[in-house]
Amino acid sequence: MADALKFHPYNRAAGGWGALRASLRSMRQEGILTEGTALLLRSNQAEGFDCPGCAWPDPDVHSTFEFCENGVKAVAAEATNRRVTRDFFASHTVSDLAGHDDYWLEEQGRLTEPMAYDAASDHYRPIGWEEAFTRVARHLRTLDSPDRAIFYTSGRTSNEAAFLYQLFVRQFGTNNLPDCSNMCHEPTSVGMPDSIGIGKGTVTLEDFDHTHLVLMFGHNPGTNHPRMLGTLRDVVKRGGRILAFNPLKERGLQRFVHPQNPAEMLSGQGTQLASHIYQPRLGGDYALVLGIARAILEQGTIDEEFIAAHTHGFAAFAELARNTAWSQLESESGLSRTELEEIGRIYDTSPASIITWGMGITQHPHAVDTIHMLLNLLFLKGNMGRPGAGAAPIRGHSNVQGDRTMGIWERPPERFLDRLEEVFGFSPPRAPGYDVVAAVGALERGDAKVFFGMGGNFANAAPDTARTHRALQEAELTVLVTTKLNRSHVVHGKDALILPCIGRTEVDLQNGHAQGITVEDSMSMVHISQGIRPPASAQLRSEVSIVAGLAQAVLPDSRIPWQDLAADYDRIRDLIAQVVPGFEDFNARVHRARGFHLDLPPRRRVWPTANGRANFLARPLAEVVATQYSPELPERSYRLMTVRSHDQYNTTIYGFEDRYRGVSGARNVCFIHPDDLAEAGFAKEDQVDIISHWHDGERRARGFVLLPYDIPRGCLAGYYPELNVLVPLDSHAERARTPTSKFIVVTLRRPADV
Ligand SMILES: Nc1nc2c(c(=O)[nH]1)N[C@H]1C(S)=C(S)[C@@H](COP(=O)(O)OP(=O)(O)OC[C@H]3O[C@@H](n4cnc5c(=O)[nH]c(N)nc54)[C@H](O)[C@@H]3O)O[C@H]1N2
Ligand SMILES: Nc1nc2c(c(=O)[nH]1)N[C@H]1C(S)=C(S)[C@@H](COP(=O)(O)OP(=O)(O)OC[C@H]3O[C@@H](n4cnc5c(=O)[nH]c(N)nc54)[C@H](O)[C@@H]3O)O[C@H]1N2
Ligand SMILES: [Mo]
Repeated sequence: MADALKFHPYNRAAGGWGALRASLRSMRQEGILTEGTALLLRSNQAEGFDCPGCAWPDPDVHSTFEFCENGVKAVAAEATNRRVTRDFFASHTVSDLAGHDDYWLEEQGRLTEPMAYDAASDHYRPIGWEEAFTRVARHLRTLDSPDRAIFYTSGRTSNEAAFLYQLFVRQFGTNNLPDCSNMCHEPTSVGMPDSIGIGKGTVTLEDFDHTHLVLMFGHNPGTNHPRMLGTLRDVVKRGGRILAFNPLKERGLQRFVHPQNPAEMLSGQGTQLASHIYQPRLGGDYALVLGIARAILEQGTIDEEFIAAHTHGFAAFAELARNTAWSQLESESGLSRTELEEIGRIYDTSPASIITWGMGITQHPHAVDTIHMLLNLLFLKGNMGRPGAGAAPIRGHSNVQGDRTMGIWERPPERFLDRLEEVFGFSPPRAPGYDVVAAVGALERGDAKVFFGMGGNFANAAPDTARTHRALQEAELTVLVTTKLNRSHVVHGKDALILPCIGRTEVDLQNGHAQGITVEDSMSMVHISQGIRPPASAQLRSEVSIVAGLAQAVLPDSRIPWQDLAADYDRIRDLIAQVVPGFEDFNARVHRARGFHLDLPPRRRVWPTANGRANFLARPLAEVVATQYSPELPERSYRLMTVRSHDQYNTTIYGFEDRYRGVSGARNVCFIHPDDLAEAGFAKEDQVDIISHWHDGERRARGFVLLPYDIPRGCLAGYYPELNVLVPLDSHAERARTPTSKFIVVTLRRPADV
């Protein structure tokens, strides 16, 4: 439970004893303190399981184990000794469960057996697996079109489960395969192909050993990919430089004490990471990067050889950059011309640079344009296709990139569908399916009747909470394949099923043989992951086995041998090898110690774009800015971002300690610049309602405590998912349709002024 809110600035380094203490605490809370250590020794090792935390790659050499506080929390959450049993469901109605907060739901522990909703008593009741599959099949068969069903995926699902799942969904007849990517790095997947022909990052972990400069845009490594801090520390120790761009001076960008380095732990000094943190205003990065480009064009030296040999569109880009007024670049970015020129000089003199980015770039209306601009900046200095240089989008879920590669995509490429047709002999649907935003709309209108979630927590991850909840409640059937109880089980359709599965850390026994699954990290390394703990309950099934059971029940005439495939995952990998380019000889290659790296043509300076070149792409700044919603508001308005605290995994709330930001005890907070606070006539820790404004009206989040914070004027920050209620469903990134979770136009009101 939340205690009273405490707010004390945190001035120490990231990592260190605080990280160690928090790790031990989380293992103790889950009742696995002794077992936990053994578990951690096997995480992210060649012969262990892939950490279910983030998608940061594993280094090739390990001393002992890759320690990471938030990885520990992710593992401990899955390995907990608490259980949600049939007795638990018998003693709580679903309405009663819905009255509890997300932290409480999570705290109840691991789901243990399939459950089905009984509307008469408002309870979940036990159901056998076969009966559960039959029940889903019955619903799916009554639909007048396969497009009335939606099959969502979160990003922990393995390659094998994802491949089988999309195969089942497409044979069933729809491309309605929205995924968490739609809310996450979709602008990366949409924008990068225009520029370089592929939608993935171009660097490997080794490139960080050769780079001279890392420019980090809009992500928070200390919290969301803490293992990256070790890599950044090595960059600095080698003499490399790091610049960070973030409206918040996140602790993890500043100083890091490696918990596995005794000397650093004793001295507490650690390593200074970013030499400077520039604080753009929310959504200011397009202008910021355009400004750096202008500075280089005017005062630096560009890589003329690379530009001539490999790119297209340079002249138009250079003209656009030179013609954008400094005053406009300054006011839109929130940085001064002097700062932009200073960054320009640092970048200009770096022999090899990497640009990284996260949700601070993607969850904005003009995210795709900003990603084009980041790549333009790399092209100017030929920073692609050579050691120590390139683009590094930092993915979220541990296999979100792999799921896409396996065909979890509402807009699959034609050639992927062609291959499915050739290999499996059925005609896959060709019309694009619903993404996350469209899925909510379809459920709302009644165009979709069945919602199936392979992992995740759609109810709380999707934008516009009130609309999303109503949409799910309109469904005839909601089904969740999950490990733990969450909001999506209690905000359910008229009929509802919970299909509990084993997690990454657990032994996946099929036919008496332990199976390995595979994942692809943020840097396109594909490797095997093997669970080591006994499953949380004997009734749990693997995601693969659930898909197979379901497919057999729904498609009795299918010629795909679902059960044989589920009996030996090597057989699934043999099929993947036939369908997915780059996975030839999959089994042989993935069973090697560290797996293999997927070929990324831009690393060889080969550009699979329409014109065969790397493309400079840019639109006038004014046009890009116009994508941001800017209504005439009666009173002061702000731009609000929703971010993760240090004590959560997406919608899973581990606790109430956002240590690095100095907040503990509660999550209903809103960071605001001290001058904005004063100007609006509020005092520190005043309670306000936050109102968001959109074409269709207002949305309100009640009872948030204002905390003065080092954040640019006119910008606010608070936590996801509590503030999702404010994100309008129709406010999403151009082309990519990613909800604008980091750009919400809001005003603040005292609770009394209704
Ligand atoms: N422990 C833990 N690990 C996680 C997750 C988790 O919840 N917990 N989630 C996983 C997932 S799915 C993902 S996608 C990643 C997310 O990892 P991040 O991308 O780090 O996600 P956020 O916490 O949303 O933080 C985004 C950062 O962007 C900054 N920002 C916001 N707006 C702007 C802007 O306009 N410009 C710039 N330059 N910066 C901006 C914010 O201040 C914040 O520091 O982490 C993954 N790993
Ligand atoms: N306002 C706002 N909204 C956001 C964001 C934001 O920054 N701000 N971020 C967006 C982003 S980047 C993302 S990725 C999405 C995340 O959206 P989701 O991926 O849908 O959400 P999660 O919270 O990661 O899902 C957690 C649930 O997954 C289940 N689970 C855990 N492990 C496993 C497993 O191994 N298998 C299965 N089958 N289930 C498992 C558990 O039951 C757990 O409750 O949210 C998005 N929404
Ligand atoms: Mo994500």
